[in-house]
Amino acid sequence: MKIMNKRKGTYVAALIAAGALLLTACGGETTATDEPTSTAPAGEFPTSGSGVVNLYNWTDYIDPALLEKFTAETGIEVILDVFDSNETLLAKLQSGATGYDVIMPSDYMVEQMIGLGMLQEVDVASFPNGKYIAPEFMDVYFDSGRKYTAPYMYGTTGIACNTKLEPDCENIKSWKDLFTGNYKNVNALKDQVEIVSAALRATGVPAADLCTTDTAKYIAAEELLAGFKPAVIDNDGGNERMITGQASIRTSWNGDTHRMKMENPDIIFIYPSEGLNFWSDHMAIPVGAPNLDNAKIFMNWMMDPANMAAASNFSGYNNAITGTAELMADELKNDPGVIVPEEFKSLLSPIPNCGEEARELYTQVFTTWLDSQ
Ligand code: SPD
Repeated sequence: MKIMNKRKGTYVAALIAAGALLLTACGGETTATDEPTSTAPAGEFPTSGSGVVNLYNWTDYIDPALLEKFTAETGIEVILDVFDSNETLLAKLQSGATGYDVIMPSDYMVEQMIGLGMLQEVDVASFPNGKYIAPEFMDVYFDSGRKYTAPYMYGTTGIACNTKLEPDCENIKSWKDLFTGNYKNVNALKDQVEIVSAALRATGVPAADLCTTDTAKYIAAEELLAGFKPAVIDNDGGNERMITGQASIRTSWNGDTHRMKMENPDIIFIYPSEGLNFWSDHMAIPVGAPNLDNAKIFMNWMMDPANMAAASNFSGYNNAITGTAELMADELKNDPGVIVPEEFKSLLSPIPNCGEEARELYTQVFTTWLDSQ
């Protein structure tokens, strides 16, 4: 039993209106420039520039061709660095990396970073393309009024299963089935929020209580996870392992599963019966960004419906920009793993930003699980 020495604390979950949201659900230092670019005069929004924008994004989450299009249209070169989890992103910035202009934290991490004073308040809603932010994504719990962030993709986290390699796919209905099924060739996300929340759900913790500080609930989750032994635990490379058949089951983000399915139609996406995390990722400018205007130009350009639709078509996820649906690929719009079917909508709930005490419990359960592999 590794959970001990808890401090008392409270957490008030500030959840976004999941119902409204679901209606739409139809490394090393960067090579940043040393000199900050000047900013545009007050009242003017910059739309073209020169130099670079240093983008720190999730792995395999934006089409290189789209970045080339951005350069052709704005004169700004994109230097891309990638991370594999919100916790990696936070640790990187906290370790002193200062070269990034645009970063891509998820919902709960946006709120943490704002609280830590790590993001610049640039009033994204007032950008020329801020008008395209879908209304239900404007007053989100982590950035009400879009002062700091521009929406990118959103999705959910469930189970990808290859029906040819794993005949039992149809019997995997829940997180508990997965964690206790002793399946072979399983991969898991290396993401403490995703894994521990799934284990809490599997042991009966309701969505509204995912930031509990009741130690007994974490002990139950830890005990459940003790029997779950994936062959690979990694956020990156999982798509390829599923596509090639090296892995037959994976805890998986739905858009990544969509991309797997495009290559291997034997793969299905399972909505676990205890519920799934509904998450969203957002563009933000860290304090100290060397190229502020270029960062704003990039975020604004990405919110153009044509560009955001292209990003969806590449990444496999839906997005929070209006006017993109008609530009999205039919196979994306018709994928029940991406456009959540009515019967599953009530299973989704936003990832809450837990307080420090609960976050520490998540870390302990996750670390204990990783150490036991
Ligand atoms: N291929 C990268 C997909 C990134 C998805 N974001 C996940 C957020 C989890 N909370």
